[in-house]
Amino acid sequence: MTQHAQSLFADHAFLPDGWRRNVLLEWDAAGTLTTVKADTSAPDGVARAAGPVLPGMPNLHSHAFQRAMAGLTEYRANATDTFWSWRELMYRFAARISPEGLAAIAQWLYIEMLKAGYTSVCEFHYVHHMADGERYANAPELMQRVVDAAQRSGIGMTMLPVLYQYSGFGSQAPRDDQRRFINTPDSLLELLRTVRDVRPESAALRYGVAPHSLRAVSEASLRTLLSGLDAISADAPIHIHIAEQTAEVDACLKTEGARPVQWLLDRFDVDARWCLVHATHVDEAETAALATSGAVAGLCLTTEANLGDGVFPAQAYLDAKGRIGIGSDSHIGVDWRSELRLLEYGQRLTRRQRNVLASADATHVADRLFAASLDGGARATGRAVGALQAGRQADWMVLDAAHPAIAEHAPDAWLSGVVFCEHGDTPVLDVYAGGDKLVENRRHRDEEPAYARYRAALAELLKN
Ligand code: NGQ
Ligand code: ZN
Repeated sequence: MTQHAQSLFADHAFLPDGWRRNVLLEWDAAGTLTTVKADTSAPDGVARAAGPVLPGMPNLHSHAFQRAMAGLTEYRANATDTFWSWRELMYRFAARISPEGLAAIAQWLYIEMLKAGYTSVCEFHYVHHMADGERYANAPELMQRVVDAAQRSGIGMTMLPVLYQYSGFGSQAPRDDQRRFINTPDSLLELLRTVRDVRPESAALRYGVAPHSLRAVSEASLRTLLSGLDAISADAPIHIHIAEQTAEVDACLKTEGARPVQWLLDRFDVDARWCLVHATHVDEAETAALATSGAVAGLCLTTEANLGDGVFPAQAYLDAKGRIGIGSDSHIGVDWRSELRLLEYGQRLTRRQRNVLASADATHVADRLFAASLDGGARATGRAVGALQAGRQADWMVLDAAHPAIAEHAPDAWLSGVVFCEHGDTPVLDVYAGGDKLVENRRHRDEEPAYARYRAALAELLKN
């Protein structure tokens, strides 16, 4: 029997209209799906998926270096530990990252993402310079290392170089421990142009920008950045941290006279190009306006829980047809299943109800949240991903049909089992990105050497 490398037949696959039977997937050499056909018969010799096929999930928010500090800040260092005291520890960590260390950490992280079924990542990259704040001889050195790590792992990437200019509202001068992050709009755009020349865009790689937060840019610098970006690529994605902490909302109200989301919506043409990460603290009017804007709310539930951020009003926002996507952010968890579960559980715990994020026409919470995060996550990447559909990237995960979370269940309960049940090994068996089978039987093709390099980098970082 001949095995066609460019096609796969699945007994069950999750298409834009839900679970379908007998699906043929075909893709081209660029890793783009050319055929997605349900209710068909298997061509002779076609490779068969080992189980049900789900589209790969985009991870819309990552700070790769923070993977190496996961689990190392879970002790009390102050009478009251908060996001802000965590940030001090994070800055100390960021000060120690070397180009080689970052390369090893990012590659291992992206392998972990792939194993979980994340097939795209948006990297919100802000450690740009040497420890003393000087430019590297090759200015985009660190960005390039991260792009290379993505390419080596096989994950699709949206690289978002971050503009970090100020330390707080009102254009406050940067702090000393932020010096590795600092740029002007022009120097950031220059970094972007340079890295784009040496690592050009492709189906698997896209560039955008990320103003870090309203704390870190001014209205004027944000305008300069965005018009510079338009000159490079008029539809490139724009991501920003927006309203994660109540202290940031209060400071914005005080200096700017408006809450952060409202301030941004009032002054900028916020549309589907935008991803507002941690739109956690929004009032009713902001929730409705954000939903109408078409922007994606970037939700990073495990990190937001870990940092004590607060709970996003997901029910009102989804009912207003707001777009969402999920991100693993600080990488305290690298599994889309935990993000979706926690999105619902935050609502259950605060409202003392069940199945809060279901709707009349989408009664299964997991199915609704999965489909919404695929759609919003794909938009946030600015790439053609997020669906088993001709023209999109050939990105998917194959589930283990014998896994205790789904075995003997009917297809309409599979996503519920995958998202809400935890029983040992992940149910994700094989993962493809851009048509390449990168994970087979729960193992990534490079995981042993990549993990060894990650451990060496971690040992180096943790050495006194
Ligand atoms: C970051 N992380 O840039 O890594 C931020 C913390 C800040 C999260 N917001 C720093 N989760 O917002 O100032
Ligand atoms: Zn972030």
